[in-house]
Amino acid sequence: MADKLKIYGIARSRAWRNYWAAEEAGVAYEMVETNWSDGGTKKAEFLAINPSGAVPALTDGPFAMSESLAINLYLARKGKGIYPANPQDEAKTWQWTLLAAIDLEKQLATYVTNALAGPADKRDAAKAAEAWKQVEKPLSVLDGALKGRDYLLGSAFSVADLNVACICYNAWFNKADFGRWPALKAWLDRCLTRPACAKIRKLREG
Ligand SMILES: N[C@@H](CCC(=O)N[C@@H](CS)C(=O)NCC(=O)O)C(=O)O
Repeated sequence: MADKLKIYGIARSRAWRNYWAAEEAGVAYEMVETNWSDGGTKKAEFLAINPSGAVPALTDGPFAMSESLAINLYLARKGKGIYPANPQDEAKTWQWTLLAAIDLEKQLATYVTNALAGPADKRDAAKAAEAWKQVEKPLSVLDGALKGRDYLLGSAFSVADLNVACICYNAWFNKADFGRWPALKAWLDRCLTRPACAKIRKLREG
């Protein structure tokens, strides 16, 4: 019997993004607890799977890969219902995924740490303001794309939504003010309260 697909990480790491995607796509998976804090990510057997020594990583039989957003694309393609059905929607999925990875991930993390969730004595208001300034344009672009539609590719939830929403999750969870972007805000609420996401968020937040 073929090995079950495995996702390495813990719910408090970016692996939660992949658990969510696997749940949405109906892909059976095994969570393989792998944690940096006990040296698990630097063990030889894990480095053979992901030489950069970070989680998440995925194995599917002899196939191994890393990078949470790329893993989500693989899971979506392998499973059912959330992978785009035509080349244009596929290209848009890459577009939104890259926008999230390049223009939002680090910037939102800097904002959250310095404005909302980091230790109070380590917060830097100037860094927070600069980071927020940087996300204003990509968030406005997303808000524009979501006006008049429920999801980024139209009326159905897809891995494009998942990849962008999981990047925005921590800011959303820490109550960043997305009020200037009503379509984006409503979409984030819609994505991040989906049953599959709620199930995984429970593991992470609980
Ligand atoms: N771009 C990577 C980032 C991976 C990453 O930084 N993972 C963190 C946990 S969320 C980690 O393993 N940190 C420990 C380390 O890099 O040693 C992805 O999206 O998968």
